[in-house]
Amino acid sequence: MKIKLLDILNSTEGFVSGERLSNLLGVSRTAVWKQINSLKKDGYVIETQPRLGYRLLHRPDLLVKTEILSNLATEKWGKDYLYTFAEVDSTNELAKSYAAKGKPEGTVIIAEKQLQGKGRLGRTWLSPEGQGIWVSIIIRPNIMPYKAPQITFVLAVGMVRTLYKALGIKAQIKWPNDLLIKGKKVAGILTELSAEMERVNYIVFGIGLNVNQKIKDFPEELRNKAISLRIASGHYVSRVQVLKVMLEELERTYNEYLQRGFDYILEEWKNHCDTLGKEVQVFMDGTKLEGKAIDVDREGFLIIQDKENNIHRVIAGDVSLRDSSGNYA
Ligand code: BT5
Repeated sequence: MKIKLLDILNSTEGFVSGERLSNLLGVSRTAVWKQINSLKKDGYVIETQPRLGYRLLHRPDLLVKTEILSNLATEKWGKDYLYTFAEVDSTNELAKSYAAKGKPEGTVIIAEKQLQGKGRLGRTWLSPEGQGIWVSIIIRPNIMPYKAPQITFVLAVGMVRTLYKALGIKAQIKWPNDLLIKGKKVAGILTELSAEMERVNYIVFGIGLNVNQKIKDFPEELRNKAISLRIASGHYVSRVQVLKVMLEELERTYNEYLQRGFDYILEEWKNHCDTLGKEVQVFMDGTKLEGKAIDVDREGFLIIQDKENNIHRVIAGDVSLRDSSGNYA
């Protein structure tokens, strides 16, 4: 009812009377008044005039249910199972515990702030309050476990589509899980799998997207490497709007993958990838490999050709590209 109330206020120019609201919603005027107060507590600014009724003046850019669910155009994702928190350790950790308890595909978990945001291999993901989108989603694809790395590719394509649709920004993908704008990291993807030999129980994926940080908000060591949508676009960006497009595009891309297969996604992925065809250095398990990134195969391995023309298949690692002066950045 709160969401319906918000939708009515939002689509009305000027005031709506309490009586009209109570008719449209089928509840008493006292019930309407209570919900109005609850919206105010969430950060909405609503003007109240005794004879005229209510008028919405300002919506907060908060990742709360009322905002996310209003006009959300997904088929399933986030609609029935959406959990929003002011603060958690890690949305991925929480999502994994929800998945283990049986929460269905399309369950979405979001936090305004993470205290222990996780990257890959025990690294940290900085998740300051209110400045980004820190979200995890449960999926249960009917695929063999060895295909699970394909999901990271699907998500990267979904994120490229999101940034283009929401803001007209053309992002690049850096193998395997980074989204870049102008060579700097705007988002990272963390895909975690629970499986038996022949069957995926669930996949939890987390995406961290920097939205409204200014350069000075990043710690010194990240200033040359990280970027936010605000820095890239030159203006404040509504997280709620971007999140909605993100849920829609990620779900659409995932469904395309299930229906049309991985090759279809991989082709689009390659079109946006900034790693292929470049001289690279890859660190994996403490060893260093240098060579040319020549392809990505159907299991998501990066194929590297070294100076002796040996071919290496790399499943996980950190890639640096060689710049024009021969350094790896
Ligand atoms: C990733 O790891 O890029 C995956 C990040 C996934 C974060 C999401 S947020 C929601 C969900 N819940 C979680 O707990 N995690 C997921 P990796 O490729 O390992 O990159 C980590 C490295 O990126 C760090 O070591 C830093 O160098 C850098 N980094 C950390 N925070 C960053 C930020 N906010 N923006 C850009 N770079 C960052």
